[in-house]
Amino acid sequence: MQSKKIHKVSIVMGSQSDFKTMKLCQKVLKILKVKFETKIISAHRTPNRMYDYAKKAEKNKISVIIAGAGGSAHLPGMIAAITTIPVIGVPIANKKLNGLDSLLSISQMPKGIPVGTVTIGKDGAINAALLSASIISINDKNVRKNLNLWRNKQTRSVKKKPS
Ligand code: RP5
Repeated sequence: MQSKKIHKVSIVMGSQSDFKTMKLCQKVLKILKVKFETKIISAHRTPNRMYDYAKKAEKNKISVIIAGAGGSAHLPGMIAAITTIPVIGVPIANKKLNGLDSLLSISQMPKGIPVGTVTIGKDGAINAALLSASIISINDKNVRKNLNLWRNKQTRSVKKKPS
């Protein structure tokens, strides 16, 4: 079923230091012509901001949330606890444990509150954006078309022989 709704992805991250990873989400969504917003929200340092954001997400017409967090990485799970909008978590690589801590934290949600988890770092940020576009493409044929163009371009870029 197609709807006339303009779908928006919300990209959030725990710290300014996450932006070097999370800006890849913006890059992909721009290519796919998906509308997005970007915010810094920390589950620990700005808990009231996080609560307000998640509570108002539906009213603010957000279709998918991408949440990047490093270290103990509670942001994606806490947002998912407050809203039923799909949340994709991006584990950010930090200097101490290279993001393995965040990957385990984000993926180990208790049953009942799901967070879709992608791989650590920039590859994860790219895949989170692609996955958010796939979700939106269920109801948006322009985004589906752009996703297919992106896939076809990727396929064409793979050489048949190594050089
Ligand atoms: C997490 O703590 C953030 O998502 C970030 O990855 C990490 C470190 O934050 P900064 O100390 O660099 O601000 O909440």
